Amino acid sequence: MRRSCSVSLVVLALTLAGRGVPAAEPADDKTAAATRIPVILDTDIGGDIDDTWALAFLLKSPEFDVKLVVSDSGDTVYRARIIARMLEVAHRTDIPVGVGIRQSTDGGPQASWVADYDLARYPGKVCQDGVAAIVETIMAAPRPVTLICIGAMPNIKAALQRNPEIAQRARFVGMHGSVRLGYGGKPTPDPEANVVNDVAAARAVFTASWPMTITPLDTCGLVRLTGENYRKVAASSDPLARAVIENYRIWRRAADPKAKEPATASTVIFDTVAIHLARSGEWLRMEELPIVISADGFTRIDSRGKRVACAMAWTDQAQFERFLVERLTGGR
Ligand SMILES: [Ca+2]
Repeated sequence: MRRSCSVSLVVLALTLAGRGVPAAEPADDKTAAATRIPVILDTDIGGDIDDTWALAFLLKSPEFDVKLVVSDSGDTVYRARIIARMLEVAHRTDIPVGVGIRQSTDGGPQASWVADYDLARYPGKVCQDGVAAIVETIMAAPRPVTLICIGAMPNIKAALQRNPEIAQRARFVGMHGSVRLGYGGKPTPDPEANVVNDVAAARAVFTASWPMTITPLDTCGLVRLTGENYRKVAASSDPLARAVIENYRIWRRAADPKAKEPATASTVIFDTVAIHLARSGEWLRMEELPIVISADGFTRIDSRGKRVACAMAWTDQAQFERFLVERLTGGR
């Protein structure tokens, strides 16, 4: 057990009674883990709904060996409860949950989904110091960990301060920035939320020595599931797909109590593209660009900047959206 983590009392009691142990990978999965991509997800789940879609997509992608999921920004305890309940739904309580730096106690629009959920009941590890868990997981891994970040990044700034060596032992994949297109495909860039909400953190991340790959709004800002794609997910009996749709319904109602039910399309699911990029650049046109974060939160092409692999356009967005639906609705 890592220093910063704890296992719930329920699991300890079960283990001591000889009736059970925390979920462990079967032998076949352990073998397969050697070829899977070790990943940490750092997420502000519980704000915009796209993180919930992204977490489900991650858990449904057999290429990944998920080492840790950490809540970041705002009320990280509320966010960690959503992560923990999602992992329970997915029967993936072998994955530790990290609680990131808590900046508020305000909860958020998915609060009713976790109203009765106490983190102490999570059967796996809960790392109260999520930043320490990030550092320890990266430093303990025998090969480079892929750190997938899909929110503002106060945790990552703190992790880099605690141990700058993590930048030599991880690669970074993120949903960040707006290079040529802004929100909604607008032909001029915007200060993108995950950058502008913590510019200092973004600057720390975008000047660290790790290799970086991002999906800016230029690509992730265009992805929505509509029509038959959305209907397939909404009609799926898969427990994770059902949890996504249930959260989406709660989230929509929190935003607009008069929202027409049921929804017929997703909102823009930005963060799912970062999950995809952590395994493949398929269906995307990648460009290596020097990127500088401006004080007002823009990601500008500037020859002084760090060279970042940027997903700048889709070569086949429809194929990605079909793939996402297959993953979300299919078995693992
Ligand atoms: Ca997010």
